[in-house]
Amino acid sequence: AKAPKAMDWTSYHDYDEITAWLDELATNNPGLCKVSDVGTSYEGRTMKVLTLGTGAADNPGIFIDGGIHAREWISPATVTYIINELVNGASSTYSDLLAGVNFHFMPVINPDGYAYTFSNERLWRKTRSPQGACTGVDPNRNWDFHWNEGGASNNPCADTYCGPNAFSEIEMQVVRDQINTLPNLVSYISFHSYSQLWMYPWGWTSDLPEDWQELDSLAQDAVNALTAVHGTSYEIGSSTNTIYLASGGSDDWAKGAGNVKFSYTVELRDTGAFGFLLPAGQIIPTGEETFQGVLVVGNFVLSY
Ligand code: ING
Ligand code: ZN
Repeated sequence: AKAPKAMDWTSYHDYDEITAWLDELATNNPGLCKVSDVGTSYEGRTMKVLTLGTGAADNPGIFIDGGIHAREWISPATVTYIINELVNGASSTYSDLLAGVNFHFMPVINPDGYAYTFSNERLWRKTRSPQGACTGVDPNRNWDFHWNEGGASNNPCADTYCGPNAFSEIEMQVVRDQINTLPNLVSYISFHSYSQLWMYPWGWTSDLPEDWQELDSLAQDAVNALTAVHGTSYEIGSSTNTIYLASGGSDDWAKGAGNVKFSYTVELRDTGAFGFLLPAGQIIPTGEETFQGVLVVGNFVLSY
C-alpha cells in the first residue's frame, strides 16, 4: 500500500486534511478500503465512513468513531493512527483479521466543532448549531436512549446541553443511521479524551447491563494489551461508576437501541497534566498502545 504524503502522526491535522487522506487511502488501496459520503454537517462539511475489510459485507463488524467532542484532538489522531496501521502496517499480519472482520471508521463525527477548535476556540466541545442565544449541543448528550435523564443540562449555553430534543444534531443522526444500516455490528468504540478509562454502559444509570461481565472481561484484555506497550494505566468500569452519570451518550444508545453488544467509550491520554492540550509528541505512543487494545477487540470479534 502507498503511504499518503500530507498525513502524519507528529502533528494534529484539521478536518479537511483528515478527509482528504481518507479519500487517498481508498484510491490507493482498492479491495481493502472503501470510503463513502454518508452525510453533511450543519455547516456543510461532508461526513465520510472508511470501511476496511476484504471479506463478506455481513462479516462481524466494529464501528469506531472519534472527534465527537471538538477539543479532544488526540481522538481523531488516534483513530487515524489505527486506520493507518491496519492499511499501511505490516499488511500480512492483519490479513486474517481483515478477511473476517469489517472495520468502519468515522474519525471526526463533530466536523464543525472540530474545525472551530482550529479556527476560533481551541477548547470548544459541542456542535455549532445555533441554539437561541448560545451555540451548540453536546453531541454526547444528544442520543435517544434515556435522553435527558440525568447528567445533562437543559441550558443551551452549557457545555453539556442535551439539545432541544434527542437527535437534534444532524451529525449524530448521520452516525446513528450508519450504525443502524451496517449489518452485524458486534462492537462500537467511541474515542474521547482525557482520563485513561475504558468504559462500558451504562452512563444513564449506575445499574449495569445484564451482560456486563462479558464487556468487562474484554475491556480487561484490551487494557492489558494497551498497558503492555508503554506502561500506561487505565481504569475499567461502567461510565456512571467510573466517571459520572451522563445520559444521552453514544455508547449507551449503541448498546441499548443499536443492538451493538460490546459498546465502549474510551478516554485516551492523559490524566490531566496536559488534558485536552496533549502535546503532539504523544500521538504516536498513544496510537501504538491504543492500537494494541483495538486489536484485542478485533481478534475477539473475529472468533466471537
Ligand atoms: N467524557 C465523557 C462525556 O461525554 C462519558 C464521559 C462517556 C460519560 C460516555 C457518559 C457516557 O462527558 C468526556 N471527556 O467527554
Ligand atoms: Zn469527550
